[in-house]
Amino acid sequence: MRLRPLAAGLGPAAAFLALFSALGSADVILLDEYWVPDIVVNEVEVAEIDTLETGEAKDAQSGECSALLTNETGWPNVRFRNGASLRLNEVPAGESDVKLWYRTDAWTGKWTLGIWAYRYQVTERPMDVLQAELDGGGAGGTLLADDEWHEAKGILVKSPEYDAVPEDKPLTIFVWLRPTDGWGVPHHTYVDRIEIDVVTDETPPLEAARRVRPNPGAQAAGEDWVWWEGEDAVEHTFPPGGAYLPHNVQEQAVLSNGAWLQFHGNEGQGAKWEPVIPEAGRYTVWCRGVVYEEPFRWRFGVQPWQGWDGNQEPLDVQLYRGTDDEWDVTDAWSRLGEVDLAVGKQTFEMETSPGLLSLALDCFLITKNDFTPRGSKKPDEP
Ligand SMILES: [Ca+2]
Ligand SMILES: [Ca+2]
Repeated sequence: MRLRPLAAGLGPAAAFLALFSALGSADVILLDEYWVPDIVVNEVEVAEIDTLETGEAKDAQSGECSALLTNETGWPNVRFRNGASLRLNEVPAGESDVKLWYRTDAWTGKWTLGIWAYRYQVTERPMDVLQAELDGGGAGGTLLADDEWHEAKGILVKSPEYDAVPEDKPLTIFVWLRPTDGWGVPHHTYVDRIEIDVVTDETPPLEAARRVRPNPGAQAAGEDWVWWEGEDAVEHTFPPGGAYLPHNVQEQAVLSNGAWLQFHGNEGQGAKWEPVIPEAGRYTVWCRGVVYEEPFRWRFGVQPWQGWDGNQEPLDVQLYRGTDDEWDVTDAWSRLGEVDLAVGKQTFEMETSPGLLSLALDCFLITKNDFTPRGSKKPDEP
């Protein structure tokens, strides 16, 4: 993963910090609407449950989505990725609570919740830094198997690799649910909204990101322009998860439509969209996202591929994930090139260049007019 240093002028958060000098306590949500299983043990099946698809609001405790863990042997053992970013000095060992919502029809085991932490260019893998024995509310801390939502809680203590990561730097968090009891019990167990109590001198806690569902083929258009979202691709090979997934509503507010098509750590990704062109002619192609120094190629229909080498300075750079850190993430506009288009539906494709490991595509605009980027505002928005 390559994350771009924040452009000069947007500034680090030092001034911001000064406004919030009093230490406070807040619950930070590690997983709620966006997550992905990262390591799965004991043949556990992990399904994303979307209450809009099941029609049962009860299938999630928070928001609209939950995780459903099933296996025949019991012992559901899963590490999830895409928690929020945390610093270890915000979660003092021996004092900080962690809690999650669960609902199970049969599993009366016990879980230990592990916090694993990764930092780009510091650790080679996520490190085992904190853990908590969860009390599920049943005898001896077991889960309650009445198929109702319950909260399980525990206090975090240090794990063996605590000293392998810096305490004062933002870390990418993974959450590992490891059973310590409950073998041999087939079950359906839902998990939702994992929260951690942090000591913070910064902003108040932020609302968890809301799920944005792709709407393949959607677009907005005016007489001389068409705008479509990266996440509304009709086909793509981007894996789920990814470092750029929004952690909270503040990050989502930066993005067009609150989402983008993104990944890191994989090669050979591609995507296809089908914009409808209102009028034939020559258009300029614009892209918003994390594409600076991220080479790929693109084309409309069967026209020759055009290369994007990412050497242009990005325009209208906006902070997406700021942590007063050197690895802040920004969303910015780039002018990809020009193209002649016929009227009607066209395929628009992109493929990443060999070796490219990181890309985030927020939205695209084609226009016959001059365009001055203004974040997520479309050309006809005031
Ligand atoms: Ca949820
Ligand atoms: Ca978008």
